[in-house]
Amino acid sequence: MSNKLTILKIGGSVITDKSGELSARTEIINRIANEIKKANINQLIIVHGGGSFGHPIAKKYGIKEGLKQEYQKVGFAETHHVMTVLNGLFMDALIWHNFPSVSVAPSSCIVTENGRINFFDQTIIGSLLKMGITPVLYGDAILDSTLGFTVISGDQIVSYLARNFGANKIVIGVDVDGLCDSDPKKTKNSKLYKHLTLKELEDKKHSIAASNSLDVTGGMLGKINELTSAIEQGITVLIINANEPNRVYKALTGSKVKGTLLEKE
Ligand code: IP8
Repeated sequence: MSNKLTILKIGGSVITDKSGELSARTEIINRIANEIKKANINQLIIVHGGGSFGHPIAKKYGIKEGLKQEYQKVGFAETHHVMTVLNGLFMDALIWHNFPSVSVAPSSCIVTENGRINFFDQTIIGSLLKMGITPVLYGDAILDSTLGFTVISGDQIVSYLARNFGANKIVIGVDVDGLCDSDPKKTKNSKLYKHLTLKELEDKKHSIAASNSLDVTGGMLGKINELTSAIEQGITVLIINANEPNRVYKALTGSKVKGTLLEKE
């Protein structure tokens, strides 16, 4: 068991079916929970995305753009609520696998300013980590000091926590094998980048598709932009396909795994 902190992000496109609304992929959630338990990591923070729970409702009510009209208020409440429902399903699976983990609602400890974190009470997260209990967070609808409210991506939370707690590595589980030279969902022979430095990543940004317009927080490109500051700080980022059995387990335990490794240099 290592004392170094790992942050695991599981994308909403993995744990939900994005072609539907409020459609959870419970078998995948269970398999991932099993891999997390098996990996036996003591210092771990998990963050998951919104998928077909948070994104369609946030989009319908324009939550990311902030409070402009009265009717949005219930949409703000609903976006947060459906995220707690998805989080509940994830927590069910973790607890059922006897994995000590506790949900921490971002909307109760984070306030942003124009979409960027400017207040984050991490006391509870720190205490849980000290006890060897894994905090579980998620992308959420939260209060914003200039916009009234907005949507925060799980990726912004991942990057912030990784920098603040001095994480050793970040594992990002998505529904493709990693970063490719073209969108692997649209192009047959797209090539997987196995290793990229920050400089190489910057050069390749134009070819990284800002996937799926349903994603109010910006898809793959949004992810990369959020993670850059963590990579600059020397934290390694490993992007893997969490739809493929055992890749989350291998990534967490440091075994060789198919994916893209992003490093400072
Ligand atoms: O899927 C967004 O989180 P993400 C969460 O990590 C909501 O970008 C509420 C849409």
